[in-house]
Formats: sequence, structure tokens, C-alpha cells
Amino acid sequence: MQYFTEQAPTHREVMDRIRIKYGERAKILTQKSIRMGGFMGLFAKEGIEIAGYISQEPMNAKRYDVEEEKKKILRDVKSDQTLAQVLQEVQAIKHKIESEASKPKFEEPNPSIAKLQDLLSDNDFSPSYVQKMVAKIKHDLTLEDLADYRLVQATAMNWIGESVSIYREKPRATPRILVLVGPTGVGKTTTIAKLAALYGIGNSRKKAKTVRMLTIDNYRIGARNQIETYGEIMNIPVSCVETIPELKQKLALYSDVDLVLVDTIGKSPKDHLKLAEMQELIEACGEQAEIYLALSATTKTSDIREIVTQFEPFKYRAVVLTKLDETMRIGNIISILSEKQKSLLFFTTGQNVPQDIERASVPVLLKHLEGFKVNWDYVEKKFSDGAEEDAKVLEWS
Ligand SMILES: Nc1nc2c(ncn2[C@@H]2O[C@H](COP(=O)(O)OP(=O)(O)O)[C@@H](O)[C@H]2O)c(=O)[nH]1
Ligand SMILES: [Mg+2]
Repeated sequence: MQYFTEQAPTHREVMDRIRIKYGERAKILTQKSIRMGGFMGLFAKEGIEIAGYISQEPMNAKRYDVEEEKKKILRDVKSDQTLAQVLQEVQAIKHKIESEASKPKFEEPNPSIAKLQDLLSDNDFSPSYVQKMVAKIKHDLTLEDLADYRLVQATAMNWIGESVSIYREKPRATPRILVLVGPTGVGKTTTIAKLAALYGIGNSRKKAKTVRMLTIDNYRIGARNQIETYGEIMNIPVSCVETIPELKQKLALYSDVDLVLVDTIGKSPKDHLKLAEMQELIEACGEQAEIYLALSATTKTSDIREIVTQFEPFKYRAVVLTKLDETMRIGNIISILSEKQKSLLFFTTGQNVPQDIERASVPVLLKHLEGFKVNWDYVEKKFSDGAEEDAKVLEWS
């Protein structure tokens, strides 16, 4: 019997390699985490090693090909055989094929897969996300693996975590201009106030940054009171602009501050004309402006998809997920952000200014999934790469 051992950085890559090299006859025996590459024991990365053997069993019986069988019989026909005999054999084959085809093709769903599907649906993952997950599980796990529902859950949790992307780009330009766009009521103004307090109020450990708050109100709603109140409490100047010249004038005045936090006011994202105007205003903030989409974790699946697309023209860099404290079903958010390849910057977790904001992290998001029985220490460890660096993004010192 031929045995094999293959290694790669991820389980999926090892499985792909095995399928390519050995085909469907490859049978998995063991798998383990290993350290790969590196130089004299340094810089090695985590990887997976899978060992197995090549099965000698024949592959699934080939389907009957009537034409092929006919030719074969005709080839084998001896001079003394009558055509009637040949036809009889052809008839027999035809009959066999028809009876095979009429057999019901009912496939019992695997119990672990059925349970996982329910678990994912209960967490509001989108049908297409669930479908992809099930296809991956079926492809990568053996039948023995599938019998172990804890392993199935752990594998699923791993993939869910891998499908979440955290925004990691460091701000470079000064002043840092941070703009929040998004539907009304998601928590943009509250988040701006949290960030203003976080950066603008110093303490014994960190020096305060010079912060300005700017509201773009091209809807002329005049709803500035909320942010002005925050500004007064924190002693951070607040201004409001409605046109591009006003905006440019303000930004020129702010050229030597550390951080300009730009809040936007809107009525309905369906107001396309106003949205286009808002987009022009934000473009006037310049290339260095970091635009982020504020999205509430409580948004309905169909609305998330619409919002994520509708604000696309703003070229937002990442998503600030708000109101994470209000829901434990965030599968829809994970599904759509992964589908649209959007990453996460901050989570906001309550109405308290400034404390209810944190750097986005995969484990925190995964802990908002319900009903998964997995080893949380492992999840935490696996997705903690760069967490310290991430915390610094919030500190920004
Ligand atoms: N539970 C919860 N409520 C929030 C959060 N962020 C904002 N809110 C509340 O959501 C409401 C709308 O917030 P606001 O900042 O005015 O939203 P905006 O229209 O996007 O500016 C207010 O009542 C906020 O207190 C959050 O993270 N969690
Ligand atoms: Mg607001």
C-alpha cells in the first residue's frame, strides 16, 4: 500500500494538495498541527500535516455507456452468432440502465451536517454562506471526522473566523481625517464622540491629541445639538459645514491638528441626490481622509447588503460595527461582509461615551455566535495574531 504525508499552512491547502496529487483514492489517517519553515528554529509558521494512504478499492462503478457496450458486443460477435442474440443483449443492458435510473436517488443528510446547518441558520448566516460552509465541510472532512460533531463545529468556527477580516492599515497622514458615513440612527455621532473623548482627553498615561469635530450637514437638518453638547462637555471645538468651500476653509484651518473627526448627517440613504452631494463633500476632504461605514449589528440581512453596496461610491475603507451589545445573531453581518470582502475597524458596544468602543477583533465577534460548543481558548489563541498591534490602533500613540 502506498502511504503519503503532506504539509501546508492550512488544512484546506493540504487537502487540495492531496486531492491534486493522489485524487479521490486518498484516504486520511491522521492530521496534526506542525511548525513549518523558518531558519534555525526561528520564524517558523504554524501548519498542518496530514498523513494517509492510497486506497486500492476500485472507484465507483462506471456508468453504462450504451454505444460503447453495443460496439463491444459487435466487436465480439462471432460469425455464427445471430443478430437477434446481439439485440437481446443490447435490450438487457438498456433494461438495466433504465431500472438503475428509476431508483430513487434519496441521500440521507449526514446528522452532523444537518445539525451544523441548523446552528448556522439559527445564527442568521445567509443561505449562500451556509451552503458554502457545508460544501467545504463535505470536501475537507472524512466520514469519521463527520461523526465527531465537536470537530465539525470547531472546523466551522475556524472557517467563520477566517472569513472575518480586520482592518489593519495604520494612519500616516497628518492631520488624520476620519469620516463616518452610514444610515441614520446607527450611532455615527455617538461613535464620533467616543473617539473624540478617547483621543482628545489625556490622562496620566497618554497625552491628549488635538481634536476637532466637524459635521457635514448637506441635508440642512440642523441637528447639531447632540454633537455640540458632546463638544462642550469635552472642550473640543465643533463646527458644521454645508458646502465644499466651507469644508475646505475649515480643513485649511485644521492643518496643524492631530485628528479631525467628521460626522455626517443624513435622512434616508434612499435619497440618492443628497448622497451624491455628500459624496462630493467627502471627496473634498482629500485623499488622506479615512472613510468608514458605520453599520448597526442589528440590521436585517437584506438591508445590510443594500447599505454595504449603496455606500460603495464613498470608497469606505472598512466598517465600524455598532450596537454589538444589542444582538447575539451576527451571522448575517459576517456572511455579507465576507461576501463583499469588507473588513472591520471598531466595535461599539453601548451608549456610554467614551467607554463603549473597542478595536474590532475576531474572537470578540465569534463570541457573539450562539450555541457553538468549541474550545474558546483555542479560538482566542488562533485569532489573536496582531491583537496587540490592533489595540495600539485604538490607542494610536
Ligand atoms: N445599544 C447601543 N446603542 C447605541 C450605540 N451607539 C449608538 N447608540 C444609540 O443609538 C442612537 C442613535 O445614535 P446616533 O449616534 O445619534 O446615530 P446617528 O444618527 O448615526 O448619528 C442613540 O440613542 C445612541 O445612544 C451602541 O453601540 N449600542
Ligand atoms: Mg448623527
